[in-house]
Formats: sequence, structure tokens, C-alpha cells
Amino acid sequence: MATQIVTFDGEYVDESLRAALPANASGWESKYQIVAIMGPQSSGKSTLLNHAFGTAFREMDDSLGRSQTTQGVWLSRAETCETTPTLVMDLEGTDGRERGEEDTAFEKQTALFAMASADVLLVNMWCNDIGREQASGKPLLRTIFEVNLKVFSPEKKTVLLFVIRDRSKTPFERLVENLRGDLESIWRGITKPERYANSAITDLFELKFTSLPHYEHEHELFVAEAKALRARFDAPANAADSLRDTAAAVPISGLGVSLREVWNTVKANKDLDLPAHKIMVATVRCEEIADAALAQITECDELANLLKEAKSAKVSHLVSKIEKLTNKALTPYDDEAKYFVKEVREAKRLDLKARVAKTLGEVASMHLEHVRQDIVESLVHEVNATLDRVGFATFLKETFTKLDAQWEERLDESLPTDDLAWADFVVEETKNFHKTIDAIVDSLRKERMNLTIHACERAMERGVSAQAIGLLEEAPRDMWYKLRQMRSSAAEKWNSEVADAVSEFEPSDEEVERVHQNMRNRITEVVDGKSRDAATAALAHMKQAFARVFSKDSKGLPRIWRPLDDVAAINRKAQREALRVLSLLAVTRLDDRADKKGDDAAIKSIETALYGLIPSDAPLTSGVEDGDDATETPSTAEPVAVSLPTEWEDAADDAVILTPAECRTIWLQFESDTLYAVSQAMAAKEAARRALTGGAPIWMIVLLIILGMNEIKWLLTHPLTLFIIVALGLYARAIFNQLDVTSAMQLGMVPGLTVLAAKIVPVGVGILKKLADEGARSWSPESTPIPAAPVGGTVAHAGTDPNSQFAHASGDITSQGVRQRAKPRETVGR
Ligand SMILES: Nc1nc2c(ncn2[C@@H]2O[C@H](COP(=O)(O)OP(=O)(O)OP(=O)(O)O)[C@@H](O)[C@H]2O)c(=O)[nH]1
Ligand SMILES: [Mg+2]
Repeated sequence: MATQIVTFDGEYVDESLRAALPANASGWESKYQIVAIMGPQSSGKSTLLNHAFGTAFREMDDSLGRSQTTQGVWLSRAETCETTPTLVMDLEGTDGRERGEEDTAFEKQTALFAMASADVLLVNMWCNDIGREQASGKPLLRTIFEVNLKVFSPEKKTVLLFVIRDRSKTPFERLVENLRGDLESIWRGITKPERYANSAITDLFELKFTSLPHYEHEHELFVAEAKALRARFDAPANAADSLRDTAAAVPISGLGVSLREVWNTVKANKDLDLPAHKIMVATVRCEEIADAALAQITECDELANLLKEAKSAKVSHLVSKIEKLTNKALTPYDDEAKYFVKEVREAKRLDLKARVAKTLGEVASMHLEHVRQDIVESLVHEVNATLDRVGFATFLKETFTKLDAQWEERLDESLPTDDLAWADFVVEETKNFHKTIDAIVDSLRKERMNLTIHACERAMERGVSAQAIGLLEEAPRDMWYKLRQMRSSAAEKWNSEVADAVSEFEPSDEEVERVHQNMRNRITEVVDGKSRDAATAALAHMKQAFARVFSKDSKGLPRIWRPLDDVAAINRKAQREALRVLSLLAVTRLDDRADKKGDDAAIKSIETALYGLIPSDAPLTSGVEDGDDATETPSTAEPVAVSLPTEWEDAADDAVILTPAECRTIWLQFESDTLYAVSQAMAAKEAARRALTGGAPIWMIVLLIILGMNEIKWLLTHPLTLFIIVALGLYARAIFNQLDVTSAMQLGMVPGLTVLAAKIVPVGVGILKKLADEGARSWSPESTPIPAAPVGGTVAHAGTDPNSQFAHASGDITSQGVRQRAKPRETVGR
């Protein structure tokens, strides 16, 4: 079927070639030819083609007069060429009045298009025109020569077959000779580019000639010769006759692209570089073929299934599956692209392989992700198994080599690693693998390093806490200076310890600096925390300080209250000590810029303000008991209102832990808590005083001994009477002790005597009974040794109950208090 491939308006029609080709045209590969015809309008071009090649180009209808029939460029398959696939191009005639006298542009374009595309160009000429100066075909010949100079084709010459129509009786050889003469003169007449300046016509063209009889007058001969002409193209009888050219410049599958691009170039009035055009066609076509080949994979179920499989798990035998799918694309590519320029074809094949690798890379990536996961798991397992035994650095060296080997092995199992198309992918995935491993190792390293740092910090906390607590409890005047010093030396020590501990993790300089900074911060936090804790427990610290002074003597031993001790003065001294501790704790002084002198001044100022809380007069001398005996009792009067500043002078807000108001509250609580201890001290002192003054004077005892010398002698000579008197005396003393006469008499004379009278008989009997029980037990053979008599009930009671409030705050104070208070009471009892 004949189709218009270039319209009258110069538009290229893409579908025309497809319509002109038979279904099996792809089998032509590069073994086909294109024949085109040019010539003046209505010179019988279409008629000749139809008769020679069995085409169906439209011929002029004589009834309509002589006018243009063929417009643009038409294309058809030569139906009569059975041996050699042949395409025929019928071109619009030249010199037609339809385009006007001057418009030769389209004629040149079609001439160039035909020369670039066709293997043989037929040039139709009237026999009568040969040798004539004003022949109608001459402008066309000039055009052909001129445009041919625009085609760069070093490979082969353009084959021109001059068809001399309506041959006369002039011998053919003569006609050819004349025609050659005409051609030479036209060639000479055209302006040639420099490189063709000295070229002969035959350097660029292969000139061939044939003639045909008159179509109408010798019709049968015309038909026969037309047929013979076709045979020269289709199945030539010999090489000399042959016009066949089956080495097509572009394989049939690239013809569409080639024709389109040639026309575009021609239309754009550009020179035609045929070799470059060939490469361009090959490039376009090989890309198209590669696209189609790739689609074989992207659209196949196999890939979809593979993707599904790889998403959830590793793919078994991935490498063979990849190879199979790659071949699925490469085989059709190789088949179709084999006739295109080799360099282009091979380059595009590599491209295709890379694209296949990229397409399959998605599957491979998922698969390798599982592989990486496996290796990472084994790494973590390895870490847990070996890290406790070897250092981190050693572990890394050993493990990295092992992991790399594992990865290489798994890569070989998964991908065609020796295939260059996969090289980039392998490099990329290996990079990812290293990145993953590096990230895991780094996180493990950091985790382990943090554990080590935390262990150091915990050890530091224990050491620094103990040191800080010791200093805070001791509360020396230069406590803050010592705390700062301790903090600096701790920072030095622990920074060195932690640097040693983390060295096996090969930390960067920044990391080491960060660790040191954290350690310094942590130490400050600990010291600060402990000092704030101490301030929060200021009451307990004050009580400790108070007890140090009040409950201990100058040698640090528990104080035994004596009749001449000034409890009030000691109490004041102890209170001052307690307030000194409070003034130390009220404000933290851990700022590095602080100095010892500044501390002292600031603490002194707080201390002075707080001393105002202690009542200035001796508050312990207010009670009078038992007539003449003046005794000290702790003051229970309301504290005197003392004005404290609202804020501590020169203290930063965040350094103040206890405001003046809070200090006052603590002081009031402290005063109330220590009141009992003071009253106990006074009671102990009073008891000591009574013990000293309650017995008979010595002169009286001496007088008694002198006056009673006779009775003493008598008694010594009557031991039984002496024994009875001693026994009765002891019995009376025991009754006296048990009756607790002192307590009873505090009720008043009469009620006291009544109570004593009521108790005397049961007490006497009880003592006798106890004696009897003890005697019986001591005679019993199984009797066990009698345990030591417990401390008198009164004493024990005095040691636990009244002091309990104080005891909660300070165990030391309590126990010492108990001991010191118990002794005078026992003395009194005896
Ligand atoms: N004298 C002569 N006339 C011919 C010959 N072949 C064809 N014709 C006649 O020339 C006229 C034009 O024929 P076409 O084959 O249409 O000519 P063409 O060159 O294709 O014309 P365009 O397509 O218009 O350029 C017809 O009337 C044909 O019968 C021939 O060999 N000699
Ligand atoms: Mg025609």
C-alpha cells in the first residue's frame, strides 16, 4: 500500500512507514533497499514505479489535463520484488506550477531527503532534453548536485540511475555520452565547498543510465522493460546489471527514526552527516529496544513475586534468579539491536545491564537488608559473648575482619558480583553495610563507655559524698573552702580515673572533654546536693553541734554534771555553736570565684545576726523550790522578738538555702528540742548537789564514834546481836528504797505519810518473800547464777522516756545524756 510520508506542506507522517511495511518486515533486518525517483512533474515517474515495482502510486488522470499528481513524498513496498525486500519512494515532480516558479526549497528538501535515505536514486529525464541547453530537467540535476554536497557520507557514493524516457532512435551510448557531457557541465557550474573544489562528479556519484520506450506508443515494450528494470533490483541476472543494494544503512527497525530525523534535519536546512546520523539512529533505536527489553522484566510476574519474597525474608538462590531475569532482558535486546552500530549497541547494552541491575537492585537491597540484619545480630551476640573478656579495641579489630569476610561471602551468594553492572550497587551496599556496622559498633561503644563512665561516677559519688558529709557534719569554720578544695582534687582524681577507664573505647578528644566536663558537673552536683541536704537537716546538725559542747566535757568525754557547773553558760556556749553551724549551712559557697576570706566575712555576718536569737540574760535562773533552795530551771518564757534581716547580705539568690526566716523557725524548733536536755542537766546537777549535802557532817560522825565507843565494843563482843542489828538495818534500808519516800513526800506531809503507811506492810512482806525465794534458789542443785540486778527502775525510766524527743534527733546525745543523768540518780538512791 502506498502512503504519504511527507505531506505537501512538508510534515513528516510517522505512521506511514508502519502502514507501508508488511507484518514480517522486522525479518528484513538490514537486508533491504530503498529506491527513490525524482524528475520533472508529469514525466511518468509514478507510472514507471507502478509498472516496475508493482506499487499503486496515483498516476495522472489524462482527462483532467496535465497537472501535478504526486504531492510530497509517498512510500510503498515493492510488491513485485520477491527476492529482495524493497521500499519505493515516489517524489513530487519538480518545476510544477503548483509551488510557483521561484519556490525550489521543497524540491531541494525532497531531493536531499531521497538522496540520504535511498540506496539508488532514479532520475527521470526526457530523451529530448538531453544535449539541450534549456532542458526541463537541468535545474533538477543542479539541485541534485548541490544538495549532495550537503550530505557528508564518506562511506559510499550516491548511486544515480538516469532513466531516459521516450527514447528516440539515437543510440543509447550516444545519449549517455551527451548526458554525461551535460552532467559535467552542470557540475562545473555549481559552487562547491573548498573540500570538493577539485572533486570530479564521479568522486561523489556512481552514475548509471537506462532508457525506456514511449509508454503509450510502445506500451508493451515499456511494460517489459519496466519489469526488466525491476529484476535488476530484485534478482539481477549478473553483477554488471545489478542495481541491488541490500546493505541498508539502518536496520529496518531503525528506519522510522532515521527517515523522521533526516526529514527534520533537511527541513531545518542543516547539513546531513550521515555517519553521525547513523549513530544517532542507532542510539535512539537501541534505547527504544533497551526500554522494551527492560519492560520484559519490570512487567513480569517473576519480579513481582521476587519483590514480595524479599520483603519478608531472604531470597533463596538470588544470584541465579537475577541472572535469569537479566537474560530475559538481554536476549531480546541482542536479537534486535545487533544490526545497529556496534559501539552504540554495546554501550547501550551496558546501559541496559545497569538498568536491569538497578531494577533488580530493589529486590537485592531488601535481601541484603536481611543479610545485614543477620550479621548485625551475630555482631551483637559476639559483643555480649566476648566483650567481658577482651577489651573493646581488641574486639573491634577481630570482629571487623570477621564481619567483612562474612559480608563478602554473603554478597557472592546473592549477587553476580563479577558483573560490572552490579559493581556500583555492590559498592553502595557495602558502604551501607559498613555504615550499619559502624553505627551499631558506635552505639555499642557508647553504651559500654557510658556504663564504664557511670560506674566511675557511682564510685566518685560514694567517695565524694562521704568526704562532703564528713566535712558538713564536722562543720569547721573553713568548711566551704575545704569543700571547694575537695571538689577540685576530686575532679582531678576522677577525671584521670575516668579517662583511664574509657581509654579502651578510643574516645575522640571531644568525647574525652565531654566526659571530663560531665564528671566535673557531677562532682559539683554531689557536693552541692550534700550541702543542700545538710541545710535541709540543719536542725540535726545544730543538735549535733549543741551536743558536742553541752554533753561533752573539754576532753570529749560525756559530761558529768557537778554541783558547781554553770549549766546556763554551757548552754549558751552550745547554742552559739549550734547557730554557728546554722550560719555555715544557710548559704552554699561552692562558686569557684569565692575565697576563704570572703567566706569568713559573709559567715560571720550571718552568725552575728543569728546570735541575736539567743536571749542575752541568763534565762536559767528563774525558779525557787523547797523554800531556801534556789535551783536553775530552763526558761519557758516566750523567746524575745529578735529582728533578723529579710535576706542574707551579698548572697546570690540560688545560693541561699535557708532564708533568715527559715533560720528563725529552725532555731525555735531547736530551742524547744534541746529544752529537755537542759532541764535534765539541771536536774542532774541538783541531784549531785543534794547527794553531797544530804548525809551527816563528818564531825558528827566522828563525835558519834567517840561517844558510842562503849556500845561499839559491846557489839563487837556480841556478834549475834551485831548481825541482827546489821540485818535489820539492811531490811529497813531496802524498805526505805522500795517506798520511794522522796516521791511520796512531794505529795505533802499527810498524804505522803498515808501513802507510806499503806505501802510499808506489803513492801516489808514482799522483801522478805523475795529473800526467801532467793535463798531457796541458791540452795537448789539446778540453780543458775543470779543475774546482775538491773539498773533501778527510776534510772532506766529517766534514761528512755523523757529524753525521747531529743533521742530522735541525735542518738549520741541521747545515749550520753542517759549515761550522765543515770549516775547522779543512782547516787541519790544509795
Ligand atoms: N510520453 C510519455 N508519457 C508517459 C510516460 N509514462 C507515463 N506517461 C504519461 O504521463 C502522464 C503523467 O504520468 P504520471 O506517472 O502521473 O507522471 P508523474 O511524473 O508521476 O507526475 P507527477 O506525479 O505529477 O509529477 C500520464 O498521462 C501518463 O500516461 C512515458 O513514458 N512517456
Ligand atoms: Mg507522480
